[in-house]
Amino acid sequence: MAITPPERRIWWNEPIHGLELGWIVIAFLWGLFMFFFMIAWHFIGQQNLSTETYRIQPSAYEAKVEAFAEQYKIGEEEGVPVVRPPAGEDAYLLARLWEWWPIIELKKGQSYRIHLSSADWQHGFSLQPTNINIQVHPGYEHVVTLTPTETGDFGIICNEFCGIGHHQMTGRIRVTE
Ligand SMILES: [Cu+2]
Repeated sequence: MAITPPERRIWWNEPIHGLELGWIVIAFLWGLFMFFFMIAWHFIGQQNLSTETYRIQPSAYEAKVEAFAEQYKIGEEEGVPVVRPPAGEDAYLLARLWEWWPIIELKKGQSYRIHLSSADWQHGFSLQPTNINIQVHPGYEHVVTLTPTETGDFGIICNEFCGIGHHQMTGRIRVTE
């Protein structure tokens, strides 16, 4: 009975039952296997995040995104610029209360360096309908290399709760032929 006091005062120094010891060894070895497999996944996994991250002032990042949008703007949708960077170039996305800005247009089969950062709070970059999720923090600029394999409109939603307008925090990446 677990709620009665142990029979002997030095209860923790009893010999361990063979079965229990067996399970402890199995759990320990499994833990070690999983630990080293984190490294293995980096080489055999298909969805590794880039480890390229820089520190940046949120206002400096905001200025970079604005300059990028200004330079490659090709149109506007509901007041949001549609920006088409040259193939193979850097593309900048800004998370802020409460939008992903601007709309980026990419070409299928070309690789781009997508920069992500926040102007204010923590946000989550979730690319729909694919399974790509990245936490986005103010002060840190992530660079992710992305090569679109399908054409169409991909939605971006914020998946870190960021206040009253969180559910409206959306954006778009468009992929053309
Ligand atoms: Cu958000």
